[in-house]
Amino acid sequence: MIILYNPPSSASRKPHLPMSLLAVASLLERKYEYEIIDGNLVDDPVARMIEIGKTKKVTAIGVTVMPGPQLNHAVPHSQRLKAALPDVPIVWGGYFPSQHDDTVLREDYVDFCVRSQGEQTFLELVRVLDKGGALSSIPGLSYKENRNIKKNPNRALIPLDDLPGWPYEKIPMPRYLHKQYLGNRVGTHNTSFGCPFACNFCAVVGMSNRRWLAESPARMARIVKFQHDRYGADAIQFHDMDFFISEPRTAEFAERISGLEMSWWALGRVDELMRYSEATWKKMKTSGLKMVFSGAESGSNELLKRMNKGGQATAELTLELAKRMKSFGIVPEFSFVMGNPPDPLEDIRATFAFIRRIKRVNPHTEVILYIYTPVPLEGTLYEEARAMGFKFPETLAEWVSGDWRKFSIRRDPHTPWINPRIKRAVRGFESVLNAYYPTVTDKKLTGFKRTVLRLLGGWRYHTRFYWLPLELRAFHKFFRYQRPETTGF
Ligand code: B12
Ligand code: SF4
Repeated sequence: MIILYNPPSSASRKPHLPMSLLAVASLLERKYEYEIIDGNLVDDPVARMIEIGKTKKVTAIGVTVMPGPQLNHAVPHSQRLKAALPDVPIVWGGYFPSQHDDTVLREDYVDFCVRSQGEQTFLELVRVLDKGGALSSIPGLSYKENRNIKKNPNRALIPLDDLPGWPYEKIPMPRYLHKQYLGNRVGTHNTSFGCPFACNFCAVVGMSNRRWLAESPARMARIVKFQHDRYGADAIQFHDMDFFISEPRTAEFAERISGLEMSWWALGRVDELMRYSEATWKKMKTSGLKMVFSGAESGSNELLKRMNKGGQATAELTLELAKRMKSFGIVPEFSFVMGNPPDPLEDIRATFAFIRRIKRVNPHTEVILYIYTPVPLEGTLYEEARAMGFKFPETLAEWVSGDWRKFSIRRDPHTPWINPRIKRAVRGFESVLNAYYPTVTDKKLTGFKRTVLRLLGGWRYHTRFYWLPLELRAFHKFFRYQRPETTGF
């Protein structure tokens, strides 16, 4: 028996389709008995796993871990599991252990880390645990040997069309379809792994080493149709980091799903989207594309270069895209990475000014602000931060302590050049912006509430007085309106 565990991934415990585990499970199908346990759905998932462990022989417990709330749960839950089932190997996979395998394996309650794409690595590990064999022969695996940490070479990535489909029947799928802006029963999928670019703030770079592996349009359309026909999905969110890299793929996919009348949402680069022909944009629109999330990052071309944004990315293109999307009635969501050295305060001021320009071009644009938060990548700002004293925590206990919790959700970067004044300035601007331009995705914020919020934000926005908007925070506390920066993905 194998257990695949998805620790709660947000404070609200809203169930998100556990795609990482479905992917890992796809190769276990028909070879091993396994169960997927979602901590977002079960009251005491650890007790459930211990119960299984006491009645069946469990070969391994695989835990998926991304930074943030999921890591905060994965640590105490893995500790409890190890204490109750000391002989069952605990395997962490996903974004966090792929970046911090040393720190994870220093703890005695995690036995293995699977780095990057995990389907084949996990299958091979399970075989060795089950039947014996050499751990050193499994690419992509980090493990302990006589208290030393061993890291096997990286595994070559496997094209997604060569991997089996996901075993949706193993989880209660209807619980993962939600009502939101896109539709009443919104499904989820991820059609590609990695990204060919190397922006120097991005965790995806270390995961895929500039490779982009994508499902074919036929497979994408088949999966969307399946979620539509079997579970009644009327919209779909694609969580790929870079959905739009291939224009022919997008165009063919759009044609294939046009008859389904489903809305969809995806993430992609500004320059890629600006490269697309009018014909492809029309196809995307006809097929139901409602919203696109793009990393605009900065209004300064010099900073875009320093971030190694690559491609043709410029601030002018971002403005053009906002305009283009307006003409198609598709909503842009732009995220920004601010607070860069050498003058982080000037950087955020320039970004605020740029965002105001975008709002003039297309007021419906959603804006998400991040402060640059280091990821362990050589040759990037991380090294600059390190030279000035930045250090990642050395234990998982520290990672899940108060201060670093904020780091994981990109609210407090711990970089030497960011001070409380800069953080307050960002949060202040964010509150004012989201009050004056409430998100179009918040269906509940209507009528009187929306008008009051706009008035409250309006005078501050027009006078550029973003400092300590306590009245807006009080309004939010009372009415709980939606703010793009708190939803995250
Ligand atoms: C869906 C998602 C979420 C969901 C949660 C999903 C869940 N498990 O319940 C939600 C929306 C809750 C979420 C939240 C956050 N997320 Co998130 N999320 C994603 C997203 C878009 C997709 C993950 C996914 O399912 N991919 C598809 C699967 C198939 O790929 P995969 O996860 O990489 O899995 C493969 C391997 O990693 C590995 N693997 C993964 N798990 C396991 C487990 C085992 C046992 C094994 C063997 C292998 C393995 O094998 C899999 C198959 O090859 C990723 C970006 C991306 N596209 O990957 C960001 C991403 C992981 N999130 C990220 C972040 C930072 C967050 C937040 C913490 C912060 C934020 N503000 O964005 C928030 C928390 C917000 C909050 N306040 O609660 C970052 C992580 C950055 C980093 N430094 O590592 C990412 C990379 C986005 C980004 N580019 O910045 N997220
Ligand atoms: S284009 Fe996006 S996903 Fe790719 S490296 Fe840059 S920020 Fe990361």
